[in-house]
Amino acid sequence: MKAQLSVMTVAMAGLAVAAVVPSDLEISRQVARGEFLARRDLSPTDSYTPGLVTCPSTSIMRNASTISDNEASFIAGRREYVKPHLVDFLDRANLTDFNATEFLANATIDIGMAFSGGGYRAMLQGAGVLAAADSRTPNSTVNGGIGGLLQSSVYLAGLSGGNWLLGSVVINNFTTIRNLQGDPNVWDLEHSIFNPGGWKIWETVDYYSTLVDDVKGKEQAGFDISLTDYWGRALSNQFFNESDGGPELTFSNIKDLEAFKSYEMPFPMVVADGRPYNTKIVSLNSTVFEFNPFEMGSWDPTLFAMVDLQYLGSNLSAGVPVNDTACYSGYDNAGFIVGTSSSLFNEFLLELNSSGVEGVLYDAATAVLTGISSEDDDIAVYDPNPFYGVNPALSYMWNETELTLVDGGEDNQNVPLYPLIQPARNVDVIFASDNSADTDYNWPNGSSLVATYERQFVSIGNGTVFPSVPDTESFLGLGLTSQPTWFGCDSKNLTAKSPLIVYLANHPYSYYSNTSTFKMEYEEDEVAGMIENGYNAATQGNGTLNDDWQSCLACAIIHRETERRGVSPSSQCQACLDKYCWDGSVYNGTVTTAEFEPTVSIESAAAAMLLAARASTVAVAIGVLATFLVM
Ligand SMILES: *[C@@H]1O[C@H](CO)[C@@H](O)[C@H](O)[C@H]1NC(C)=O
Ligand SMILES: *[C@@H]1O[C@H](CO)[C@@H](O)[C@H](O)[C@H]1NC(C)=O
Ligand SMILES: *[C@@H]1O[C@H](CO)[C@@H](O)[C@H](O)[C@H]1NC(C)=O
Ligand SMILES: *[C@@H]1O[C@H](CO)[C@@H](O)[C@H](O)[C@H]1NC(C)=O
Ligand SMILES: *[C@@H]1O[C@H](CO)[C@@H](O)[C@H](O)[C@H]1NC(C)=O
Ligand SMILES: *[C@@H]1O[C@H](CO)[C@@H](O)[C@H](O)[C@H]1NC(C)=O
Ligand SMILES: *[C@@H]1O[C@H](CO)[C@@H](O)[C@H](O)[C@H]1NC(C)=O
Ligand SMILES: *[C@@H]1O[C@H](CO)[C@@H](O)[C@H](O)[C@H]1NC(C)=O
Ligand SMILES: *[C@@H]1O[C@H](CO)[C@@H](O)[C@H](O)[C@H]1NC(C)=O
Ligand SMILES: *[C@@H]1O[C@H](CO)[C@@H](O)[C@H](O)[C@H]1NC(C)=O
Ligand SMILES: *[C@@H]1O[C@H](CO)[C@@H](O)[C@H](O)[C@H]1NC(C)=O
Ligand SMILES: CC(=O)N[C@H]1CO[C@H](CO)[C@@H](O)[C@@H]1O
Repeated sequence: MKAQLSVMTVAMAGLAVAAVVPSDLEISRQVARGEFLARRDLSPTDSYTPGLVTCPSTSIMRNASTISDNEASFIAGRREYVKPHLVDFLDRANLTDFNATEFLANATIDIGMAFSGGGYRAMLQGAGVLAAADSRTPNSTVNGGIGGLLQSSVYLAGLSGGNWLLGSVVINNFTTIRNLQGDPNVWDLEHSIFNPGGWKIWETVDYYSTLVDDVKGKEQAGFDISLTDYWGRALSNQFFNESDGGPELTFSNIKDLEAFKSYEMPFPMVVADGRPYNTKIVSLNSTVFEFNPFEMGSWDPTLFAMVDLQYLGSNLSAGVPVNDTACYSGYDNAGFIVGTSSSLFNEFLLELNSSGVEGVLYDAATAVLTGISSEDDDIAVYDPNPFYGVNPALSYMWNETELTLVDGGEDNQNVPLYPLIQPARNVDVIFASDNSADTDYNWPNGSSLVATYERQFVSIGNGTVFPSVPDTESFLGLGLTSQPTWFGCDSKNLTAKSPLIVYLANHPYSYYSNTSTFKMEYEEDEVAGMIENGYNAATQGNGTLNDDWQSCLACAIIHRETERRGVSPSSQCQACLDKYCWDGSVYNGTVTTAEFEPTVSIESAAAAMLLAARASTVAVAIGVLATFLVM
């Protein structure tokens, strides 16, 4: 029954598009693909397989007492880039009795942005937020917009679905959301990542055999592989505008991009969790890992070490190469790292039976999976373990020959705040986009912040400080997810320096953006609705919901520096603090996560949407019918 209907959908889709031939634009795009590659310093084998290189004379590993020299020098350059953009942002906010040029003359304000996990929902919501913050988005700097916040930020952190967003933007040379949304070579979400050829079934078969070949090369070179290798290759095809998803493209190649070298992009960071085989993790005992263009490792006391990302794959013992002339490079494949952060989705590759994939395609896809154990299938295997023998007394993980990492959200810290609250980074304010699915209807309830808050009180917190937040019932009951909420507004109420958190939860501003984390296909209008909702969240409906939002965001940005100077906030900024800061109260009633069903805030937009939806209903009726039948 199911099989027949699926075939029917494919056939119907085929009828509709059979006449389409590649346009000139499409062909020129295909020719242009790979353009970035020619300019980069890539994997030594020019493929997915890591290759032998001579070990560097400098040390490959260091302890995590500070940020790296490379990061420090990037941050210095980025701050120079940020300054005029931040002045511009603050000037546009029209703060009373405030001269941004003067205020910033002797001050440095470091802003971080964090994008949570949550599959494509998180990617698309986050994309709307990022587009709103990006001054390159048309009209983002007028009409109450917050364009320029991205250009004013020093750090950019992503996890799982949030990292699909970050990876898409960063790896494609810091492109814009507009470009990603409009480019058929990337973000083609109408076709599932498991069936990218759509009705052109042979394209999908070809796709699977390319995945198999890429990964086979790595395995034959002697590296243990895991499902994440295939998952990462699949993600690369969807997110990176390179032929075959750029199998030779590494995460450390980011540092060779023009947009990185010119400090045009913030410093990107990716979060994953350590999880030994057959164990469970919670935020209170997971070793959290970060990847950045220079390094990967953990600030946690269980490791407290960072390894040079470029030499991942090398055989190291206590941080020293076992054979000086036999280091490896090219292991830190960009898709592999994006896949590590989102390894939760590995399971999808194992659920082909229920994914509607059949016949020759099913055979090709299952060929990918033979030989992979289904236990611990969310694990990304890093072989050899770069931290082997680093400090075996601290954890048996450093006695293992393989390092095993999982999706960064598996310890419930689904907003990647970890790299941003490290004292070594000294961030002043974090703009946190939370698109988690905590409630029954896939809305966030602040549990990610609660997890990060609690972690500071156990030894693994290692000196990190995070502001007080209420329990999750209060997040819902007090409406802290229905409008932007700030945490840690009063430094005097904190035990040590900690950033101010500007928390922005997923909420139906103009669109019901609570799609399932595991929804793997989005129509064009769904993509547009999700992105617009994120944009409306970040701008509060271009100021229509809260006309003080733009100036209040400026107040949040300068707040820590104002406190450092020991002066009182202006009356305008004080009003913002009174309005947006969580005041320490908790909710006395009960809200169960099953009951929590917010309604759209921007009625006019919702009404317009409904009308548009009605208008298109007729046109797509047949397609919709087919979709329902196969569900
Ligand atoms: C700032 O002032 C300019 C010029 O008076 C005005 O056009 C703009 O709307 C104001 N912006 C805000 C956020 O109040
Ligand atoms: C802000 O201060 C700078 C530097 O002192 C000065 O050149 C500029 O004219 C001031 N801007 C305004 C609007 O007063
Ligand atoms: C910046 O610092 C210098 C040296 O401490 C001082 O002379 C100057 O007045 C300060 N500028 C502002 C705008 O505070
Ligand atoms: C920008 O805003 C102007 C004026 O509201 C409008 O005419 C124009 O179409 C907008 N541009 C884009 C790309 O949205
Ligand atoms: C990458 O971005 C930079 C900065 O926007 C630009 O100068 C450069 O030409 C871009 N490179 C490619 C290959 O598009
Ligand atoms: C972490 O804590 C959980 C719950 O207490 C426990 O089941 C698990 O084994 C612990 N994991 C590790 C790696 O210690
Ligand atoms: C070190 O690696 C090189 C290059 O692969 C190899 O020729 C050499 O035999 C190795 N040395 C040892 C001691 O294993
Ligand atoms: C790791 O191995 C070393 C050497 O065999 C041993 O002394 C140490 O106790 C082990 N550490 C853990 C945490 O099991
Ligand atoms: C705000 O502006 C964006 C981009 O111009 C637009 O897509 C969105 O619909 C606007 N929101 C409202 C509530 O007008
Ligand atoms: C201030 O700190 C206390 C003690 O940590 C905490 O209970 C309270 O919620 C904090 N208030 C705010 C507004 O963060
Ligand atoms: C909760 O109850 C306490 C004590 O009865 C009261 O002081 C507080 O105002 C109540 N808070 C809310 C948000 O209702
Ligand atoms: C601030 C702080 O407590 N840092 C500690 C983190 O863990 C390492 C390794 O145990 C210690 O050396 C640091 O002092």
